Formats: sequence, structure tokens, C-alpha cells
Amino acid sequence: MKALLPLAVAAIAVAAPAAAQNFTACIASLKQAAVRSGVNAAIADRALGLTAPDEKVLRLSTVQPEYDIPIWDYMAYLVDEQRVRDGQAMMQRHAAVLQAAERRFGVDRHIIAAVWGVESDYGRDMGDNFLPHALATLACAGESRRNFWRAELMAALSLVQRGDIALEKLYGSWAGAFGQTQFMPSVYRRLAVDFDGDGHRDLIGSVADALGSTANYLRRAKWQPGAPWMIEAKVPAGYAGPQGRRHRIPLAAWSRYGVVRADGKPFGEGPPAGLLLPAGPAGPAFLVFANFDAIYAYNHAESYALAIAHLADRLAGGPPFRTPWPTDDPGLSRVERRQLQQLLIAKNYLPGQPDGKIGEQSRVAIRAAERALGWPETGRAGQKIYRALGGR
Ligand SMILES: [Ca+2]
Repeated sequence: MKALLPLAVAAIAVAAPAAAQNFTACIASLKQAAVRSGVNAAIADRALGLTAPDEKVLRLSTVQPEYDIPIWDYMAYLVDEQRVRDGQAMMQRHAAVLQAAERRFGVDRHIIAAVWGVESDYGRDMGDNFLPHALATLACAGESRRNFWRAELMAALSLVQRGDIALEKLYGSWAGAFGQTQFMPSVYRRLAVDFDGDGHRDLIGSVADALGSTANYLRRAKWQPGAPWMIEAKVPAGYAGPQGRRHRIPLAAWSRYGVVRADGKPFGEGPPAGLLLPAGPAGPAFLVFANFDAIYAYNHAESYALAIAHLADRLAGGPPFRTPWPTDDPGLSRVERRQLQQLLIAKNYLPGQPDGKIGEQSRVAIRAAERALGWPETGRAGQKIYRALGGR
């Protein structure tokens, strides 16, 4: 067994420079491909000056938080009172642009604003990764879909070449989405519109371009002007009838299965709807229409579409869900997350400053607090631990 050890060490020592060499060669080939596709060589050089993969991007590319967290945590974070208030203020400030986008593309202004609010907190948080480096990292050192990342990189550079976006401003999510409503570069190239008419499609610097482009995207995703997207419903206890976003039947036919509107009103007229039970029959139920699918097309997750649809309803003055999530430990808003971190810091479970983002450090601190309380360790930021530590 011992003899294997030096061999293994030698293998690692050889592998590391080989990987570095491969990476350098891959970056060089990306530059060549960009120039061949019409990107100025100086732009390609400035964009792709990286000598090693971005480790943070590689790390993030292996986790998909939307699939791991309970729906009530996801919703509590994305549709909190702060995002509703901020959204209503932003809708007032940009009323003319939203009205123009609604008129031209037929997409309800509350939906456009909700996408803006969820994607970038109304332009406050567009991501801080230099896009060419993030995409080149994924194209040259990522675990999968390297050709996809490569194509997105080429699309991003073509936008710089066209003068839509300055290279120095090309920052976004680790996964390539950028701007106020987080378009992928290829989608941007295809569907972004110059809605303020200055000759550039600038979804980072121009709210009008971002909101107009989002409306254009949803229209292309078959948004039906004037049609509803979702209504909260109630199902009988132990409901076992049809469900699913795509299993659409005439709205009024749902009463045959004992499904009613949560607000007690009659169904009335309406397009066919499918039934969503994101937390099973004991939780809130939703009748969703074809327009819900248009939102789903923006980001393929039902939880995402639910967050947009509900935030839009809240922005329009609608109430929170009438049926609570089936849990005794609901999720936390962003304000509560920050307060929880403050409480953990005050009790010496967590070092540093609160940032409102529940990362690995916060989860370790929550586990320690749970342990001290004699609770099972979950590391989850919920109402129970928040209150146990003195929250509100
Ligand atoms: Ca513009």
C-alpha cells in the first residue's frame, strides 16, 4: 500500500500543470473563436485575460439552491413585505415605462415589475461576477454543458462588439444571466429591445430597456394580454384528484372536484386552468392559467413562477396566501434573516457582520444554537430558531 502513495502524489503533481495547460489552451481557443465570429481582437483580449478558472464560479455551479430549500422558505424570502413595498414605489416611479411596455407587448405591468423585483431586487442586485470570466470558466473548466457556456460567452462578446453594453459593465450572476431582469446573453441577443430609443439595448443601465425586454420575452413566450395568471384555490381535505400545471380543464369544471376559490367568490368566466399543490393538499392550492406557463418559460421552476405570480398579485394590492404553508416552522423574510444573524452574533454563535444571506457560516451557527437548545440540528433559518433566540 505504501508504494502507492508516491505514485499518487506524482499523479497529482503532473495533473495540476496539465489542467492549467488545458485551461490556457482553452482560453486561447475561445479568443480565436470570438475573433472569427467578428469580435475585435482587443475586446477579446480584454475580456479573456484570465489565467485560471474562477473558483467561486466552479463552486457555485455545483449547487442548485432552488431545489433544496422548502417552498415556504423560498417564498418567504422572495415575496416579503419589503419587496412588495419597494415594488409598489418602483412601479410609481416608472409608471410611464411600465404603461408603455404593457401597451406595446400586452403584458401586465405587475408581472413585469415582479420579474424585475425577483431577478435583481429592482436593479439593486444584478450580480458581481465579471461575465466573460464566469462563462469562460464554465466553458473551459465546468463539469457539464461546456458548449452551452461557450455559446453564451460568444453571445456576450457579440453584445459588447455591437456596442449594446460596455465590457467594463458586463457583470452578472455566476451562471451568465445579467442586467436588471437577468437575461442570458443568447436571449439578450435575440429578444432584448431598445425601449428608451437611445440606439443601444442596455439592460444593465436602462430600466426602460430592461422592462421593455422582459415584456417582449413574456409576449414571445405566448403571454395572453388581459388574461389571468393564477388564483389561489382551496381543495377538500385529502384531495386526490387531478393536478399539474399542464393538466388544464375549464375553470368552472374544477368545482366538480370540490375545488373552490380561496376568496370564496364564484369561478365565473375564465380560461382553462391547471391545479398546483406545491406542498401537497394540506397547503395552499393554486389554479394556474396559460400565462403562468409564460412566466415558467422565464426560469424553468414552478416555485419561481409561483413567486412571480404571487408578487405581481401583492404589487396589485392583493393579500398574502389565505391558506398557510403546512409547517409549524415557516420561513423568514429578508429583514428577519438579517435579525437572526444579529441574534446569532450577539450570542457568539456567528462571527462578523449580518449580510442577510444564509450561507454555510450562518448554517453552522444555527446548528450550534439548536444544539444548545437541545433541538435536532438542521441549520435551517426558520421562525422557530428566530423566536427562540429572541426575534420579534
Ligand atoms: Ca436603450
